Amino acid sequence: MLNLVLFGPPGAGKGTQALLLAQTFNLVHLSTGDLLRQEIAAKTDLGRIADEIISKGELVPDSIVISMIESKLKEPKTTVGFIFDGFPRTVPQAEALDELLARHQRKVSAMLCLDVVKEELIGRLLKRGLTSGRCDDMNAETIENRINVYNEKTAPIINYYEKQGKYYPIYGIGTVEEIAENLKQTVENI
Ligand code: B4P
Repeated sequence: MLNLVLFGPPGAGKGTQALLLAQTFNLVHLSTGDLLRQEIAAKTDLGRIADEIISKGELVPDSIVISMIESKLKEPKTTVGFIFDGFPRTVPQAEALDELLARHQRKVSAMLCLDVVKEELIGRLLKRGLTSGRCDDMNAETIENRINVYNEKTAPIINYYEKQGKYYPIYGIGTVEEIAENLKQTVENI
């Protein structure tokens, strides 16, 4: 079973590439960002909490995102595997994912990390903000904070997977097709 973690800073292309990887390898795509935005759109209690946190560029508490993933993994599915997009984002989330998968006799196969420089990330997110309507893409200050939060709380996960021999850095600048091909070849050689 193939279980991929697609990792990288905000704007690295996770959402874009996760969809393509899911199609290529016939995986179920699980994006915590998408799940949270669905809660916000449905105006649930959880959505109201998440909206406030996301609009500041901060991370939603671990307990919330872990239980969202837990309930998705419980749903009966016939699949060759999952692609986790935007999860884990903290070391406790990475530990929880290992535990949750172990309960289903599964494990993370690889962590694919999209490397993109800060100036490019800011440019992409500001551009997306013009059309997405996403509150967290609207201003440079929030974007800057998201990148700082990534460096402080999320980037340490690289070390977590590196120690397990599962860390695969991927150059994240180029056309969407070039990066997708690079990811595909990396996964085929795992
Ligand atoms: P996400 O939805 O995961 O937001 P993101 O990191 O901004 O998205 P992504 O990185 O997928 O964007 P993409 O590169 O595809 O999370 C939103 C928020 O939810 C988080 O900030 C956090 O508050 C909360 N959250 C989510 N998961 C959480 C968790 N596990 N724990 C706690 N909180 C959590 O797209 C960027 C843009 O670049 C797009 O416009 C795209 O078209 C463009 N692009 C993509 N590839 C390109 C390329 N090769 N060249 C040029 N542009 C490209």
